[in-house]
Amino acid sequence: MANLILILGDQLSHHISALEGANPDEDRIVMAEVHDEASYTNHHQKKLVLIFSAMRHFARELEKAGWQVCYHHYNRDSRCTSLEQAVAEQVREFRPDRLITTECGEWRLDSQIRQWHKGLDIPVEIRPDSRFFASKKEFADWAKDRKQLRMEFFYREMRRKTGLLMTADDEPEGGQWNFDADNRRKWTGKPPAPAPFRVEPDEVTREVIKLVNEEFGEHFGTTDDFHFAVTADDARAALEHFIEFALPCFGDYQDAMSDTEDWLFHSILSPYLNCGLLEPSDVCEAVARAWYTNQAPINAVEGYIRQILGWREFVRGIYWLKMPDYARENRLGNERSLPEFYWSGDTGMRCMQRTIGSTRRNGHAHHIQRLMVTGNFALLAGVRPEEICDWYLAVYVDAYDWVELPNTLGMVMHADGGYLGSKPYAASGKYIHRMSDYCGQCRYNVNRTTEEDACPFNSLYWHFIDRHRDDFARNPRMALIYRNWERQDNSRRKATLERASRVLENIEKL
Ligand code: FAD
Ligand code: DLZ
Ligand code: SF4
Repeated sequence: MANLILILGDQLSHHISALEGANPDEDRIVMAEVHDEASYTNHHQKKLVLIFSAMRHFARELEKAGWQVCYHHYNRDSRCTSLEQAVAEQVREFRPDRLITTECGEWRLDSQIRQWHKGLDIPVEIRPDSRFFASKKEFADWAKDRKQLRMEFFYREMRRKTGLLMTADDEPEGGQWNFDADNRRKWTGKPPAPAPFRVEPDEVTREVIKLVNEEFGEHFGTTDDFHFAVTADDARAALEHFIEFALPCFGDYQDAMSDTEDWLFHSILSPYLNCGLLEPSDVCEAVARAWYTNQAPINAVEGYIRQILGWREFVRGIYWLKMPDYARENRLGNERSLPEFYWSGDTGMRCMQRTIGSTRRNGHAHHIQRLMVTGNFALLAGVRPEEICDWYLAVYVDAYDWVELPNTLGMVMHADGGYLGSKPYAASGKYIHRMSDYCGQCRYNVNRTTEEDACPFNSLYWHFIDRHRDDFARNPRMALIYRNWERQDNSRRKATLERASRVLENIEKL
C-alpha cells in the first residue's frame, strides 16, 4: 500500500507523526510553497523567508535520508495556488491509496483539510500532533467542569506528568512551583545583554530572500539582515547559545524592556519551536539540565520552562477548546480601528515606536513589549479585537493562529470575558516606566496625566477603568483600582477623562 504524506510548513520535524511507520521505498512526501498560505495574512517578510527556506532545507534532508519528496517551489504563474491543489496534483500522478498528514495547527486550514477526502477521492488520515506535551483531548478533559481555567494549575499538572523540575518525592525543585516574584527586575545595562544567535544566509536562503523581495516586497517588515536558523542543527545551536549566554539572567530580566537592546535575555526560540525545527520537550529538558549542572539559577530555569510547558500548552488547549467561535469574541464591545502607526511605527510614544521598530526590523518583540506596550495600548484605546489580532498574526516571525489568537484576544484584549486571564493586563505609563528606560527618551511626560504633554497611557488607563466599571468593579482583583479612582476628586477625574477623550480623538497624531 503506497501513501502520500503531506508535511506542512510548520511541521518540519523528522519525528512528525505523519512519518511514523512510513516506508521510503513506497511512500512519497509532498511539500508545497503556495500562494494561499503565503498570503492569508500580511506575513512579515522574514517569516516568509524562514518558512520557505526551512522547508527547502528540510526537503533536502528528507531526500538525503532516502525519501522521495515532491516539492512545489513558489511560482507566481503556477496553477497550483493552494495546498489542496498541490496534493491533488500528486494524487493524480502517483495514485496513492491514502493521504497521511499530521493535524494542522490552525482552525482555518484544519477545517479545509478535514474536507479534502471529498475532492481527492481517497481517504485522508489525520494524525495527532505529538510534539505537544498535552493532547487536545487531555486538555479538554482537564478543562471539563472547571468554571475558570488557570494556567498555574494546568502547569503543575504538566510538571507532575513530565517530571520536569520535580524531585524524586514528586515535589517541585527549589521548594516552590513558581519563582515569578524574583523575576521583575528592571535592566539598567548590566550585565550586558548577549549578542543574539546569528546564522549567515546560505545559498538556499539567499535565493528565498530574492524570491520574497520580488514577490512579497509589499508585505510588512523587511528581509534585510535575515539571520534566523533554517535547519534543526542550527536551531539546536541557537538553543545552546541561549542556555550558555542568556538563560542565567532570563528570570531576573524576564519582564524588562530596553530602549537600546531588542533581544535582552530572551531565547528567540519561538520561531523554531513553532515550525518544527525544535521540539518543546528537547528545549525544556536542555534548560532543566542547566539547573542540575549549576549553569543557571532556579528562578531562570523554572520561569523559562513555565513559558513552554505552561503558557504555550495552555493557550493551544484553549484555542482548540474554543474555536471557531473564539475568534469572533468581543466582550468589551470595542469598535475603534487599529491606528495606522501600528504598521508605520510613526508615533511620538517612544515605547510604541521602539516596540514597533523592533517588530518591523526583526519580526520579533519580546513578551512584555507585546503584552504591556502594543497590547496594552490597544486594550486601553478599545481597538476592535479582530483588527489587533490580524496585526499580531501578520507581524511576528513566530505567529500562528493557535498561539497568537488566545494571547491577543484573551490575554491582551480580555475579549473572551476573562476565560484566559482573571483580570485585564491594563496598565498606565507607570508600569512601562518601572520596567524600561523608554520614558526618558519620550516626547510625553510619564508623570503627568491631564496635560497636553502627558503620557497617553495614563489618561487612557483611567478612561478604560471608568468606562468598564460594569465589567470589572465587582472583580475582587480590581477592587483597589476602583477605590483609587473613586478617591480622586471630581475635577481631577473629569480632567483625566477629558484628556483621554482628546487622546482618542487625535489618536493618529500621537
Ligand atoms: P522567551 O521569552 O524566551 O520564552 C520562551 C518560550 O516560551 C517562547 O519561545 C515561547 O515558545 C513560549 N512562550 C512564552 N510566552 C508564551 C505565551 N504567552 N504563549 C505561548 N508561548 C509562550 N508566541 C508565539 O510563539 N507566537 C505568537 O504568535 C505569539 N503571539 C503573541 C501575541 C501577544 C499579544 C502576546 C502578548 C504574546 C504572544 N506570544 C506569541 C507569546 C510570546 O510573546 C512569544 O512566545 C515570545 O515573545 C517569543 O520570544 P522568545 O522565544 O524569545 O520567548
Ligand atoms: C505560514 C505558512 C506559510 C507562509 N507558507 C506555507 C506554505 O507555503 N506551505 C505550507 O505548507 N505551510 C505554510 N505555512 C504554514 C501554514 O500556513 C499554516 O499556518 C500551518 O500549517 C498551520 O499549522
Ligand atoms: Fe510610553 Fe508614556 Fe513612557 Fe512615553 S511616557 S515611553 S508613551 S509610557
